[in-house]
Amino acid sequence: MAERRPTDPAGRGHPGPVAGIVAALAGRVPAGPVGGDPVDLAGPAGGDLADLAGGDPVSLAVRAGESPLQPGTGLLPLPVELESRSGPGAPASYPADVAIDPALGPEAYQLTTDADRPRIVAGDAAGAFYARLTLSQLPVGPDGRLPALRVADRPRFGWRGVLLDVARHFLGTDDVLAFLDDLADLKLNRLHLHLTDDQGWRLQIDSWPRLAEVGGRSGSQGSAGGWYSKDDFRRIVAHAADRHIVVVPEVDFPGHTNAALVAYPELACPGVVPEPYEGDEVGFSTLDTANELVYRFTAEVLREVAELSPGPWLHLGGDECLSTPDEGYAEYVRRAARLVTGLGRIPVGWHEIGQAGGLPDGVVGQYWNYTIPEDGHAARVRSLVAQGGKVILSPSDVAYFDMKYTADDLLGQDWAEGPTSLREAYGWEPTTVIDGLAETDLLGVEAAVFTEYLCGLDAVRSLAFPRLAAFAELAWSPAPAPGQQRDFAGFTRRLAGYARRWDARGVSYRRVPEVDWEA
Ligand code: TNX
Repeated sequence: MAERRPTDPAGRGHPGPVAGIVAALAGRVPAGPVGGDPVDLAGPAGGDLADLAGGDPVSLAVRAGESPLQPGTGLLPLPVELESRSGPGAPASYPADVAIDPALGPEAYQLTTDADRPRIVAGDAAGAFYARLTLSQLPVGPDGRLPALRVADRPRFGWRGVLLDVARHFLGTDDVLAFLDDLADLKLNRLHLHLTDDQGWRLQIDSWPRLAEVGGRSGSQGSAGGWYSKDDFRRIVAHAADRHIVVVPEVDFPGHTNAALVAYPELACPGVVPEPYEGDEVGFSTLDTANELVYRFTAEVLREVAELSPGPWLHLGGDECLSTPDEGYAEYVRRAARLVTGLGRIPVGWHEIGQAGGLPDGVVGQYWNYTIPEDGHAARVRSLVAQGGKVILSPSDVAYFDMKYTADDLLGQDWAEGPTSLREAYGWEPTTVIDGLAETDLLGVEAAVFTEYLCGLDAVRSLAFPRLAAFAELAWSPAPAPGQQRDFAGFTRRLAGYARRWDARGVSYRRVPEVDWEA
């Protein structure tokens, strides 16, 4: 009992989620005696089960008793779309009754295990998927029984994303699929694929074939390069969709384009002779924004990327264009954003695009500067919102997991206000980053793993995990009450249990000293 986390019947201002990302993962939800009267173990403050059914963001009630659960036996005939999600990284196919009630809202679910068979009511298919994930994370006793409990859960942010940079060090299709499994298990729902940069171009484009064939040959630090065929990319999109993850493809224009310029030098400014690049500088390359051919190129690339991407968003980059003249930059961004809306998609760009006027309504800006913004950055975000835009927050000092964990790490960068510890990754509050924004201006949050120095899936994972679990919980869980902090100690306790899932799947992660890992 001493280990049990308190429950909050109102579900508001809960200091640390008990359901959600790492729900009860350490196996600390107590099971009461079988057959006892249903007693609310939370005591007087715990409320009644009925109280918890009202759609509180994240709440959980534990009651005396157990619910039988035999993984792998007595499977219900599940809807096909749930059955198809039983691969690695997908929730175990536990028997459960599933009903959909759209009134709960997107991605929300309620899970009850106080009867013979777990019951799920979900707002949509994603909510049912998350309910099963939570179910698969609950501590099953040796006799295959679950504690009797009720979870009413829904995410704080609809955009819980991760950027994976496959441009600097290419990652093969199977590695991306494995990473998608990692993300799904943390209830993350966007994979932002950074497909192009100075060091390499990673997607087949039929109308400009040399992009992949020539621009795809290079990579950071002399790495071999590589690129996705259209079929590879479709596999990634389908695997993601199966796990309720939307792929957000990024072609980074008009800067970060050296690999494209090596393939097609006619897109570069007059006199520039692009050479393959393997270093880690940014800001030196640009499309020639005064050349109409560049706009035809942009339109044709975006059209092919859109054809491959069923999701609503196309990311057109726009960051760190230090070699693009200001006027050319604004003109280019405006036109590229209009091309995206013309394809029936929502344009996303790094927050610098807010320096352009005339952006389409609904444009999305991704903020990468710090939790305390440097001069000028917040203003660009506010300009974007004033134009009818929405914001994704990726503050690089807390959400860039290509940063070192500690100063003495060999692997990782440190430009974003130094290393980023697990505690820092867990402890920031999205609504306080940019003054003047309401929570409704935020689509959500996104972490990033850039790969100038990360070669291969193991390197990516060992920088991403466990910080990405901290990030996922921050993205899903309710805001702490005013003046309160998230419960980091509670998180690390649950994380130690969650790590068993990484161990079981052979996922590399850093055993940071802030966590009391199991043996
Ligand atoms: C910044 S912040 C970048 C990337 C780098 C990364 C390395 C931003 C939009 N871009 O080009 O890969 O830093 O940490």
